[in-house]
Amino acid sequence: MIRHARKRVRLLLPLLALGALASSGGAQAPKIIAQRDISFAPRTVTIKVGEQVIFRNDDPFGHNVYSPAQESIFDIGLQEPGTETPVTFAVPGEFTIQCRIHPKMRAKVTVTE
Ligand SMILES: [Cu+2]
Repeated sequence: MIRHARKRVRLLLPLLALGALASSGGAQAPKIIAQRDISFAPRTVTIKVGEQVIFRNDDPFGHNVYSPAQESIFDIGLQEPGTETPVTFAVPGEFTIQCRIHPKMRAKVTVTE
């Protein structure tokens, strides 16, 4: 059984805040984007401003998650196997998600008002 440990997101810009446990009562469970077989699954996720996406590595080797968009740069560094990293999206927009280790991995997070 894989134990999913969490680590902190290293922020490069303050637009995306570390996903602490949701403080707003009644919020839906965070959306998960898994890294599995060298691809993101699912490849598209839609959330509202202030909600989290949890990136989870289901592969037996390391991945990375970052967004190259100028207005939303973040990079969680090395995502070890069996770990998950919550990222809170604090601004609306469409954000491409990529892996520096596997450039073909792509996903998109749409953040609505
Ligand atoms: Cu990867």
